[in-house]
Amino acid sequence: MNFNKAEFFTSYGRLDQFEESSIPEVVFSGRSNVGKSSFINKLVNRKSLARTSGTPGKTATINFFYVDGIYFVDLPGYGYAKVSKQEKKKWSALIGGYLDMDRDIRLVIQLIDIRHNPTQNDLDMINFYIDFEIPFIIALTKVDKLKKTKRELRIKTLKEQFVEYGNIEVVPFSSETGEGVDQIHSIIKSICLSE
Ligand SMILES: Nc1nc2c(ncn2[C@@H]2O[C@H](COP(=O)(O)OP(=O)(O)OP(=O)(O)O)[C@@H](O)[C@H]2O)c(=O)[nH]1
Ligand SMILES: [Mg+2]
Repeated sequence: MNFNKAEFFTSYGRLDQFEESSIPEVVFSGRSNVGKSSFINKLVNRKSLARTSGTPGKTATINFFYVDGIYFVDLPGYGYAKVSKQEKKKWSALIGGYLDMDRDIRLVIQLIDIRHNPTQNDLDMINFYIDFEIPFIIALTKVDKLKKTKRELRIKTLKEQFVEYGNIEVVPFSSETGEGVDQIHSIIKSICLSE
């Protein structure tokens, strides 16, 4: 699988826009500003295929990228305080509706900023994946922001917090240094190239 063969496919802002698909999908999920779009860019070795921003709430649609036979799906971030109640409802309906469609979702990569503990929203997402039996792993983003000792401590603490959800794979990641890219590539390959 060649991760450099990546192109923008489409954006969906409403459920009725979705077209049927049986192509394997890898979904990137996490709160606003956690680094989802940067993560995708790093995996496909492109500076700005997925739009990134210092302003949270940038990605408001579900964005599909076609990567050598599979889709990478960039979800809009959640948990951004300045969003209205109505927008939050719209978000839940869109994401919930998408995840509940009859599609070939192979894996969700749930992103958590290594410096922060998971929020209630993060835990809600994790519980949703468990309930819907969608395979997921956790990627700890922005690991470049911490020095080694602090970083190891945070990885240990966070892993402990996820123990109750079973044996979930936790991958430290940085879009700045490229740490974790090889590991995520092999996980995606092993999951998407089977069957
Ligand atoms: N130092 C560092 N900064 C990062 C990393 N990943 C993302 N950032 C920065 O974090 C900010 C948010 O990144 P995005 O990739 O736009 O985050 P997002 O999760 O897609 O945000 P929304 O689309 O709003 O949900 C940007 O300023 C990025 O440059 C990382 O690994 N290290
Ligand atoms: Mg984004």
